[in-house]
Amino acid sequence: MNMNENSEEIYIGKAKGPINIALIKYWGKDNEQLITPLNNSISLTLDTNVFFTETKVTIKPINLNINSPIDKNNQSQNIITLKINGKDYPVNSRIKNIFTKFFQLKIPICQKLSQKNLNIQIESKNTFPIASGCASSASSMAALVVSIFSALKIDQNKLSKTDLTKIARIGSGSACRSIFGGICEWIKDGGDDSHAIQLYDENYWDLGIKLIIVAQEEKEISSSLGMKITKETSELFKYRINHVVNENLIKLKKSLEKKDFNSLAEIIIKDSNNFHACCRDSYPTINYLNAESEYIIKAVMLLNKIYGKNICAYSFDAGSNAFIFYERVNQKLIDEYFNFVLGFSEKIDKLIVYFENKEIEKIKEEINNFVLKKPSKEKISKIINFKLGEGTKIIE
Ligand code: 2P0
Repeated sequence: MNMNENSEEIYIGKAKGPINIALIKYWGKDNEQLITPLNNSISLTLDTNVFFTETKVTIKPINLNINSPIDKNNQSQNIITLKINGKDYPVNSRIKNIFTKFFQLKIPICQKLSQKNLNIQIESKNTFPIASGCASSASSMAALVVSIFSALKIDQNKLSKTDLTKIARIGSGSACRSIFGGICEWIKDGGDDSHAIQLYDENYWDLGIKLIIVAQEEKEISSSLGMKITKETSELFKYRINHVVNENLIKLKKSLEKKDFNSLAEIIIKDSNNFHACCRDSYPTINYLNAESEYIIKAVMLLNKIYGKNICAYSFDAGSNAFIFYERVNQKLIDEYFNFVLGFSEKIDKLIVYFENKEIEKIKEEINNFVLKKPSKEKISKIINFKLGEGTKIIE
C-alpha cells in the first residue's frame, strides 16, 4: 500500500504477460460461465522480446458518504476504467469477474477492499495486432491478474501461481497457460478447480517458434463464438473430444519427455489439422485459414519431405497467421528456407548448402517449382522469431 498526499490508500501493481501458442488446442467449453474446457491443452509460452502486454493497475478506495450503496446492501459499487495503448475501452464482464474473484478471497486485504467502493484504473500496453490469432487475450488477462496480485501485495503462500491460473482462466481460457513459462498444460478438472501447470520450464528444450503474420485484419468470428458454434453443430468435434484429443495429449507428452522432435512435429501438425477440420465442419462453417496459410502448410510438408524427417511443424490458432516450430540448432536452415519460399530472399544457393549429401539438383528443382505459387510480398507482412520464455512477471 502506498499513501498519497491525502493519506488515502492507493494500491499499484504492474506486470508483463507473454503470449502462448497451443500445441494441443483448447476448443470448446464445458462451462461457459466458469470458462472451463472440454479437454486439456498444452502450450508453449513465448519470450516477450517482441510481443507482450504490460499492465498497470491502480486501486483507490472512494470516500463514502453515509448513504452510499455499500451501507444499504453490502455490495460495493466499483468504478473500473480501461485504457489500452492510450485509448479508452469498455470494461467487459470478464474483467469485472476477475476483480470479484480477488475480492472474494479469504485474505485480509481482499476482504477489506471488498467492503469499500473502489476506483480501479487499468492501463495496458500491448505490441501486437488484436484479434488476429496472436493470443492477445491470453497475455492481457494474465498480465491483469498478476498486476492485481502485485498491487495487493498478496503473499505467494496465500495465493500460489496455480491459484492465479484459475483467476486468469475466468478472464480468458488460454490466459491460464500464460502465467507459467516454458511448456504448460491446462488441466480441465471439474468446475472452478480447472487450472494450468508447468510441465517443463523454458530451459528444458531449445525450441524456436517462427510467427508468420499473413493477415492484420480483424478476424470474423471470435474464438469464444467459434468454439460455441463448433460444440453445438460439429459431429467431427464430438469425435475429436472423445477419440482424438486425449490420444494426442498422451503422444505429445511422450515426445516432449523423449525430446523427440520428429514425433512432436507430427502431433502438433495433426492437432492443428484436426482443430481446423472441426471448424470447417461447423454449421455455419468456420474457416480461419486463407490461401497464404495453405501455402505455408505445403512449405512445411515439403521441407520435411526433402529433409527426410520432420524438422519443422506448423500450427494455426483462430486466425490465418502461421506458427512454425523447430529446434534452434536448425535455426539457420529454417530461416533460409522460409525466407526463400516466402520471397524474403532470392538466393536458393544459400539454402541448399544445408542439404549436402542429398540430391541437390532435384531438391533445387522441387523448391523452385514450389515457389512459383508463392504469395505476393504484401500478403506476408512480418516474420517474428521466438524462443520459449518465462511466465507473467511482476514489474517493480
Ligand atoms: C488455444 N485458442 O488453445 C486455442 C486454439 C484458439 C485456437 O484458446 O473464450 O481466447 O476467452 O476462453 O482463450 C482462444 O480462445 O477463448 C484459444 P476464451 P480464448 O490457444
